[in-house]
Amino acid sequence: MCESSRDDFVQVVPNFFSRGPVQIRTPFTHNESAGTAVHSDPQPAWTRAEVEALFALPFNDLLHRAQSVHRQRHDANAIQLSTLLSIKTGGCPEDCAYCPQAARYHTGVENEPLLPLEDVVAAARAAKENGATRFCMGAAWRGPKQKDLEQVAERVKAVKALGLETCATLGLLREGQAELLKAAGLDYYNHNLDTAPEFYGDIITTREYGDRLATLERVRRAGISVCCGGIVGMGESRAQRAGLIAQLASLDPQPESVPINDLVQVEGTPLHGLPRLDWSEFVRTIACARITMPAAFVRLSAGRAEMPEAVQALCFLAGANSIFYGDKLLTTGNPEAERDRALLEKLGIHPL
Ligand code: SAM
Ligand code: DTB
Ligand code: SF4
Repeated sequence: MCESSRDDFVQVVPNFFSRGPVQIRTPFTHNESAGTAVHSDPQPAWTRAEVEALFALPFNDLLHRAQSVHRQRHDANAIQLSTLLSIKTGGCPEDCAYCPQAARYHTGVENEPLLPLEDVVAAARAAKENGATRFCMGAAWRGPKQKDLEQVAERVKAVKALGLETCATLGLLREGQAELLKAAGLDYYNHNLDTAPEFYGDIITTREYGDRLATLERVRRAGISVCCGGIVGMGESRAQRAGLIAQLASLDPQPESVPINDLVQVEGTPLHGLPRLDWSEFVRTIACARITMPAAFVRLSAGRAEMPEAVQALCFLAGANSIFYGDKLLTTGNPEAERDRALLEKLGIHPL
């Protein structure tokens, strides 16, 4: 992408987190020897053009470079395990075109009110016994009302008391809400940018990109770690995948955790029936996330149920070092825990 269109992009979407206009440092060239030149700036802001250049590398060069970056900051044979639980399911007023929980699509997901505290604690205890270190509670809300938030805070406190890291994904937060979650012991808040700014309107119309950035800023200011990523395979172009990664990488500070989801196509949602993203493009996206956000935990997130083990292994080689672990995501399937344990053992990867 040329410089002038990058400027347009910056004007359209103010980046609330970047330290001013993004600068192109050490231009990255296609014939650079893989793995030799890793940006030395501890927290570079990546331009979309630079990320596009990464995407365009020969696959082996890209993976070598990602693996080299990965090894500078992480144990290459270790992986973090997070277990998800939907604590409030379905009936959501938003129109996210990928989501089986949006009330307006007929997907067969049954609406359920907030799960009782005991059920949440039982699920968290089971997750811990199975080897997860983080427990993530998801709710199908546009955002929590004050009463909802107080009830979630109770659940966060109880999960934290089990010795697990806590994460919540509840939608948009208003002023003061993140502080309440922090006080309850919330370690991470998941709120995704989902896609590139200029594709976002094709996917969601009921809330804006800027609303998401504002929630992320509130989370950050409250001292909660940020879990922020997106979804690929929604019909976006490679340039738009690069745009998503550049946007994530220019959050300042960068997110501690970056979930990369491969769209789970659910019948009844507008995105059902799209051509599947080629596996190599998914692996490239993971590699670009790793290179541009070296300190982050990059999570190979939704989409693993239909992903061959060999592709998952390539994602780990590309720098993914976290997965959702447990038989279910929120409403859709995930590989069985036993199968995941066998895969990790086969690869000599140990859980963190
Ligand atoms: N309602 C809250 C919100 O939207 O922020 C929290 C829950 S929402 C289900 C959390 C994230 O799950 C979404 O931002 C999206 O990135 C991801 N997600 C939802 N449906 C998905 C699907 N079918 N495939 C892949 N990722 C999905
Ligand atoms: C994230 O990035 N992916 C997770 C989690 N954060 C909340 C959700 C995936 C949901 C997949 C569809 C479903 O199971 O409903
Ligand atoms: Fe609602 Fe979240 Fe699904 Fe969007 S992604 S429809 S906000 S539950």
